[in-house]
Amino acid sequence: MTENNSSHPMFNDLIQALKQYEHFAVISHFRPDGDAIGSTLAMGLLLRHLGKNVQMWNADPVPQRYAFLAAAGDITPLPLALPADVQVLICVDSGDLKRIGNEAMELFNKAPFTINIDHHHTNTRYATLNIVDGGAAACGCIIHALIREMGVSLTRPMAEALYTAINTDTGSFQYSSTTPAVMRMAAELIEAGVDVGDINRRIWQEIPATSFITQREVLNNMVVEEQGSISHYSMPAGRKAELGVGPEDCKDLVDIIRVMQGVKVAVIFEDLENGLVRVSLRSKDPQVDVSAIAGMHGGGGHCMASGIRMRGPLADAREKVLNSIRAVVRSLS
Ligand SMILES: [Mn+2]
Repeated sequence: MTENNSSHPMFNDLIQALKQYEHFAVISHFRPDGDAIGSTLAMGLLLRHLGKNVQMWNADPVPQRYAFLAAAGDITPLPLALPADVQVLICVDSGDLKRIGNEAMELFNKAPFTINIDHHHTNTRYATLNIVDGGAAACGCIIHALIREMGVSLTRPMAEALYTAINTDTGSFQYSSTTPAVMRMAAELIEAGVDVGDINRRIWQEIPATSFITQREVLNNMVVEEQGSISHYSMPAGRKAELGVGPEDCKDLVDIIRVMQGVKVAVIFEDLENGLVRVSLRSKDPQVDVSAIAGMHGGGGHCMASGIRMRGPLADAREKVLNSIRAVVRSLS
């Protein structure tokens, strides 16, 4: 986001649409993270505050760690068909439509008016109205700026949703995306009632016991190569069932192997049920843009965090992606 607090012309058409229509639905990407859930809720709460009718949907359930947020229980599974009264479908935190899933894509394509609010610089501008700021640390930052621009005073539930969005997408304010403007936003959210100690404990320090089974598995089986500059782990099909863990226990695994000293790129490869392989990439070196590497294989994301869904088998996908990473890592220094 820009550093100044002057008005954002990028919001004019959006504010106009929010005022003009009455019935909204808000959606985000499947396997929602803190920014997806926080942005969905902040947008939904803003619309309710404006007296609008709003539904909130996601293809996947709200992760347990975000269930404490006000109105999180109002995020429902996708309807089978677009409800007749929905005039506007707003998609938050999704760089492209594939990220919301096939069923949601069908709903999206039937909606009379669509809005895309996002911060991925690879955003494909898929909606009627596209509000994209590739420089924003989180989609929640854009929604925070919108709320500020509209002159709406932040309620505590809105502030908690936005704090969750920004906190999680900046890695607890650790990534370089944490600018002075981001810290000022966080300060405003704390002023609006966020209890920093309590919310951080809820988000980061209530990890289910089953997730430790997965963490142990990753630490036992991770591979380190290229003189310690690349770390990766592969989760083959059926392994989750053997371990007795669910999808929630397999999130953020890349963060476990990324923190090793000397690692520049960390990657998780995971066999999905549909024959596809999910690849999560993280960079710790600004010279390595993992969104470019993801782009070579049909994925996308941010410079320091990106993802791919590609054809298996897992071993082939792994070799292809690792070769791209090896080439970049070897070209350094
Ligand atoms: Mn995000």
